[in-house]
Amino acid sequence: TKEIKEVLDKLNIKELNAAYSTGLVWGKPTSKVTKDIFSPTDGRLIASVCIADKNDYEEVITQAEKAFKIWRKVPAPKRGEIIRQIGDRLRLYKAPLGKLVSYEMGKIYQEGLGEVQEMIDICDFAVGLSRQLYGLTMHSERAEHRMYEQYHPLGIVGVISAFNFPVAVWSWNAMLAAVCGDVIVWKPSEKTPLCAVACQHIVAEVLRENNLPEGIFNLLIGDAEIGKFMANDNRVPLVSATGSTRMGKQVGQAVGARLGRALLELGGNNAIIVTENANIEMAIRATVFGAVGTCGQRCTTTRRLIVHEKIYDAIKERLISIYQKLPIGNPLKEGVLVGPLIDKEAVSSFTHALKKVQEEGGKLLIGGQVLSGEGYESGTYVTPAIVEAENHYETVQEETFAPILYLIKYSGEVQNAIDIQNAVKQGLSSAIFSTNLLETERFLSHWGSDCGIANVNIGTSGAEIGGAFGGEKETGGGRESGSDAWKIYMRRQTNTINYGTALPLAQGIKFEV
Ligand code: UN1
Repeated sequence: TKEIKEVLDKLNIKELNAAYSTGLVWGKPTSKVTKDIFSPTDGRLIASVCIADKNDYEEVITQAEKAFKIWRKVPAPKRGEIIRQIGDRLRLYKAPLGKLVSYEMGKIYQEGLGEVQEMIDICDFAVGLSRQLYGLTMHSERAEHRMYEQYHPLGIVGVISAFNFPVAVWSWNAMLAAVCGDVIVWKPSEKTPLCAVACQHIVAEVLRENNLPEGIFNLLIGDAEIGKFMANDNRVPLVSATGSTRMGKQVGQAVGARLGRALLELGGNNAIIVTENANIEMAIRATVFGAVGTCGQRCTTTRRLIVHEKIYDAIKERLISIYQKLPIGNPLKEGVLVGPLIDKEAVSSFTHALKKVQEEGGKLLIGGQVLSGEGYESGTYVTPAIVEAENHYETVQEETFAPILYLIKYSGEVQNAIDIQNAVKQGLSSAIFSTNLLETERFLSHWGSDCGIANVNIGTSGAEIGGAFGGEKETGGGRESGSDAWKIYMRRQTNTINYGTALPLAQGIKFEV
């Protein structure tokens, strides 16, 4: 459509006959394999992209290795200055990039803008960080000795990102890695390559203006093969991968086999606990945003609602009445809150999970239809579902990347709800709604939530970039974004310096020659 053409023009998306980019150069693909990209929004073909092969991969790694030798010598605050410029450029492109995210991925425009805002925020964070890559100093046990530690750049960081956050999750990794002195090779999801092409153009503008070499920020458009190359490649000391637990296990095993570093951010099975002491209206709002926002396709999506029996019926009725009126449709249209699923495969996982959970004894309360007719031609629009279920059902134990909310009842103490919450394989995000301090503190205690994220009177999704983001168990254990997540992008070196004229040995060992 005209509107989307304009967006692509504004983002300078031209080079679609390239399979990779090293920042300044867009490489002609060596293979002739292409992939058509359809929008889940209207089912239309947006563009065809080229798929990188081993030759393209080798070219990118060669350029990245060269660039690393230069980039690591640039002082960290100067690297931060480049990221500041990237952040400023993202501010300029916020509207068109947010729109492209919305159109290619299917999240509503507001969330597309929110995602670009996350990129801007992480740029700001990284700029400050570029002057704060602190190590500790220690007191030596030996006279006239000094000890300290330094963080040095690591090398090439491979970033494998998922379709659901096609730009933000890359930026969390790339902007931190860049101020740390690393160079980045990005393999975006093959479902959302255009968002990646747009980001690569934005970064390239800044690189060009600053006379920086190619190879600092690299892009490879490809399928799982490219991820495999990176996972097995000793020239890539760190692979950061976001996506399914299945993918993460493959990447983690391959990287582990060569003793490289893997930063894994995988599936979640996030729950909100609503106790009898909750502010119910707040809990309802958080649940609806967490369960149907991004059409249930966030790793932090609220998948389970664990409700005290005393307020269970009231919550159930309120949710059903809200779900009846959910505005579902074109995510670019104002007022719409639920866009499409990414593709028809996702639609069949949704319908399959709903069928299976009902076979296990679950009761479908609302939703679960695949929409058709005007406005829904892509076949990817569904009505978000609520299912009364029990936590041990196989379907409830799995992450289905779609808007299904499992309603689970608990009775008695809050500990019973916490135990249900923790009784899954995943450990990403969790939340409690309660105004009772004893309940909320117990939830946060070391025998409380076992997740990487635990919130009080806030839902499971929509984390700020300032905290470390990630989770435990099958979520993979990685931490990205804020706090000290930067440390994984650097190598730590301990230095002991003798400024005396004797050579005492540690531990008082005598060794006279
Ligand atoms: C993801 O779904 O992969 O906390 C990331 C959130 C977002 C990030 C989600 N800030 O929901």
